[in-house]
Formats: sequence, structure tokens, C-alpha cells
Amino acid sequence: MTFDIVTIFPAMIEPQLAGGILGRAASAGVVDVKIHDLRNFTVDRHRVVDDMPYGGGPGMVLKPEPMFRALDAIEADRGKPLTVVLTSPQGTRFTQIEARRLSHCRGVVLLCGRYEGFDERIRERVDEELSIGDYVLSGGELAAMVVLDAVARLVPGVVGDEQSVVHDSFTRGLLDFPQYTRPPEIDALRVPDVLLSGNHAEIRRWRKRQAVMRTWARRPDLLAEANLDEEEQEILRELEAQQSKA
Ligand code: JD8
Repeated sequence: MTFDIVTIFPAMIEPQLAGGILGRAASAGVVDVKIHDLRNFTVDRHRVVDDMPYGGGPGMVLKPEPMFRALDAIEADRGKPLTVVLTSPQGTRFTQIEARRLSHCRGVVLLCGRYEGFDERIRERVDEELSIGDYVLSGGELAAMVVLDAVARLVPGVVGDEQSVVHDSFTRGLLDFPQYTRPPEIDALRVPDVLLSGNHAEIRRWRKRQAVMRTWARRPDLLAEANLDEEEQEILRELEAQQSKA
């Protein structure tokens, strides 16, 4: 799978690609990620990428010409089909569902904005406008890196252990159960006995129960969409029965 990221701050994104799981996947040729400096697609002496908004108002807007030239170059380089993604606070919410959908694309182009945003005509060349959450960032680079990381790790071969991807909490719709490692006791804080018991059926039940309890307590909104098995549904019914008594 290919990723192309268009930005005026390539140096913000480069370290993300060098290290970690994504860096390894790129070296192995499983994904091909290219960063494009938007200023390289200007033709004026001062390499200007922004201009004043028509109608007035504060701040500057990204000019359409450099972005159009960048997209032309990427299309020529990669060939179609490419899915062009723009990140902005006006986008539809980026969730694991969108990540999974994008992971089936052959090529994804991520356009990073800055300033007050994009000349509206740039959206004519965009397939999807996504927002990573309800808070204000100063530009699209961090959002693009979030999308890149979440999508790339779903591409087969990027994460070593495919099982860990399948069992991801948001894939199942439940939060993770608590995890412990050695030592069995520190500062009088003990690892739950069941995890030291070696009874794998008990451990499995305890983990399920913990995952359902946590989700119920912290993210009840997730339970509406969760794909619960018979045992998990039973645990949930118990919790609800306890609650209605209290
Ligand atoms: C892209 C510029 C700056 C700041 C005008 C649009 C996503 N969840 C999210 N929050 N913020 C962004 C985001 C912000 C961006 C750009 C994404 C390009 N800005 C803002 C103030 C008002 N602009 C985002 N995804």
C-alpha cells in the first residue's frame, strides 16, 4: 500500500516514518510512504503557498495551485486509484471503522493544511474529509500522522502479530482488560491471584469480565455497537441487574 503526505512541514513527519513499526514496514517494502513538500510545487521565487481570504477576515488560506500540482505529480507517480484524504475539524470523525476501510485502498494521499485551512476548490479533488477528534490543532500534520499510523498497522505484514490486530479493543468493541507483569508484588500491590493460578479457563473468564466492567464503567457508548459473545452478554446483564438494585 502507498501513502503520500503533502505538507509544508516535512520535518514534522519524517521522524515518525524512521522509527517504530511503520519504519520497519517501509524498509521491508510492505508500505511505501512518500512525503511531499508543498513548497516544491510552487513556481514563484518566494515559494508562496498561502494567500489572503477573499471577503476579508483574519489569517491566511492555502492556495489551490501548489496543491493541484502536487496531486497531479502524485497521480503521475503512483497511477490510479488513489484515495485523497483531507484532515480538518469539519471532517467526519475518524474511527477504527474508517481506518479499516482505508486499509483496503491501494494508495492514500493525505493533505495537511495549515493557517485557516484550504481554498474550498481543493475539496474538489478530495475523496474524504476526516477529523481525528473534537479539539483544535494548529495544522493537519498531527492528524495525518494519526490516520497514517492507524491505517498502516491494519495492512497485512505491518504488525508482526496479526492476532494482536484482530483482537484490538476497538475491533471487538470492548476496552482492554488489565495487564500485569513481574514482580507478583510491589509496594504491597499484588497481581490478582487468578492470573498466577495457571487456570487458563478462569483467567479467560476474569479477563472477559474485566473488559466488560471497564467498558461499562468508562465507555458505555461503546457497548451499543460492541460484538459481544454469549458469555460477555451474560456478564453485562449481571452488571445491569446489580446496578438496578443499587
Ligand atoms: C487541519 C489548519 C488549523 C485552527 C482554522 C482549520 C483534524 N481534529 C482536528 N482538530 N484540528 C484539526 C486540523 C486543524 C487545522 C488543519 C486539521 C489545517 N488547521 C485550524 C483554527 C481554525 N484551522 C483536526 N483532523
